[in-house]
This record gives sequence, structure tokens and C-alpha cells, in this order.
Amino acid sequence: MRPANEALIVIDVQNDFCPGGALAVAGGDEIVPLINGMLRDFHVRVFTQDWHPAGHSSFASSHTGKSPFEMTEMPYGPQVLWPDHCVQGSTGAAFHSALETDPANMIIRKGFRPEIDSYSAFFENDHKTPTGLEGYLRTRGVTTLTMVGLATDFCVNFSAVDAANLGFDVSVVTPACRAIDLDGSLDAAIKGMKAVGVELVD
Ligand code: VGL
Ligand code: ZN
Repeated sequence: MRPANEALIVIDVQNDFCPGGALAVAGGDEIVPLINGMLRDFHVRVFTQDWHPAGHSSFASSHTGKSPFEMTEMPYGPQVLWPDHCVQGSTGAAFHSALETDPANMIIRKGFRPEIDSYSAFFENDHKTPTGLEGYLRTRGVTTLTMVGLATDFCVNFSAVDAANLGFDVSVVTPACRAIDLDGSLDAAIKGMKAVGVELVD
């Protein structure tokens, strides 16, 4: 068992990010047994859930003439446009059925504002609007985070970098993550995480 100041953060292990899902990440389902095995080692366990309203502004289908994986410019900066995914209440938004969700202390939903995407578990993509997770962790006395889940180069990366910048000690367990890897995004994510002191553990 890890000390009580350590939390496991399980990012977006949802059907739409697993094979057969709307934004499938190769091997996304393979990490589930590893995560189930890690859960019992931590007192503090937080799951995140990508949770978009239908017609969300991060969906290519909401922008005429745009296709999934193209870029657009949002008021808060450049944004990848995605296939419709993780629509609130859909099967795609549900956690993978083999993921043990009963041990979760808290489930934090993100990406629910129509006009802004939220990769990070801590801040939306404007890097300003908080999700509330920082307060939850600090009030529970957590200083050290282990992160796992999907996708390494988007939601795990943004969450890990924000957490490190907030002063948490952060490790990402790479065998319990899988990447989308769009135009070199995985290499960039690894460089970016290392640059802020995130430890990559295999
Ligand atoms: C994610 C793209 C869009 C993720 C979420 O969980 O990494 N990626 N929404
Ligand atoms: Zn999303």
C-alpha cells in the first residue's frame, strides 16, 4: 500500500477510446487489467471521464467543411477537431466494462462546456478554468500523483504537465497508457512531460 499522500489518477478509460470506439486508441483496452491491479495500492483514487454534450465545439461535425483530426482556431488557441466521442450518457462515454470503478473515490467529468475542450484533469484548454481536482487533492493531503490511462499524448499529457506545474510530484506509468500519436504528438508529449519534471515509469 502506498502512503496516504499518494493518489492514482485514472484518465478517460472509456469505451470510445478503446478498440471499436469512436476515437479508438490502439490497445486502449489492454491497460485495463494493469490499472485494476494498481487500484488497491492507493488510498486516494480518482477517475476522469471525458463528458461532452452533443454538438460539442471539439467535434469536427460541429464545423462545416472540417474533417476529424484537422485543426481549427478557438478563442483559447489551436484545437484538434475530433470525431464525435464521449457524448454524455452514451455507451461510448461509459467506462470500459472490465475497469473496476467501485474503488473510485471521485469521478471528475470534463469537457462538458459546449464552447471549450478540456484535455487536462485540472484545467480546461484555456489553461485557466479549473475543474476543481486540485482542491480535492490538496484538501485530502495529496502531494504525489501516479497517472495512467488514455491517451498518453493528450489527456494524460495535459494532466501530468498541469499537475507538475501546480507543484505535485508526478509519475506516468507508460505501460498503463496508450497514445493516439497524431503528427508526432507522442514524442512531443514525452518531451513536454520530461521538461516539467514528470517521471515516466515503465
Ligand atoms: C482525449 C481527445 C479528445 C483524451 C479526449 O482522453 O486523450 N483526446 N478528447
Ligand atoms: Zn474529448
